[in-house]
Amino acid sequence: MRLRTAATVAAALIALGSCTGDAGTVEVRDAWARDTAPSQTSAALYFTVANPGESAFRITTVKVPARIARTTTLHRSMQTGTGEHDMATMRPVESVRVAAHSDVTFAPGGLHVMMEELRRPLHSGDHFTMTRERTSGTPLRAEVTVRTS
Ligand SMILES: [Cu+2]
Repeated sequence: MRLRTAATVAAALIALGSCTGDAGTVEVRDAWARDTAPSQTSAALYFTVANPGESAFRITTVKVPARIARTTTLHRSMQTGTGEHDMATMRPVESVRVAAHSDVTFAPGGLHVMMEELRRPLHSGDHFTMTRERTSGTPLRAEVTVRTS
């Protein structure tokens, strides 16, 4: 019997609200998700959005294919409380603004896309394609890699 590792190929859609056409220069980089335990029902998706353009835009929605996860939400992790009662909590955010000539990084401890009701565990080495969508112009694709940290 042969053991085989199947790579997951899927598409995630990130919709960006944009005021002008120059969002065409926007780039999504270093997209990754952490691998999950079999019992885990949610996972976070991280990436960097680079906006070299002259105008700000907002990241409004993110979609992943039904075979990866059922829902996605933009989340921000934050520390609440003080000292021994420090707790990390997550709150949904409606949209994320990316200023002109700026990068916004979705990373552990901060902004992330929460993929909920996972259809199957994510394994290190899996990858899928993420597509940023905007109102006009060509969608931009970025590969999401699943890794341990
Ligand atoms: Cu979250």
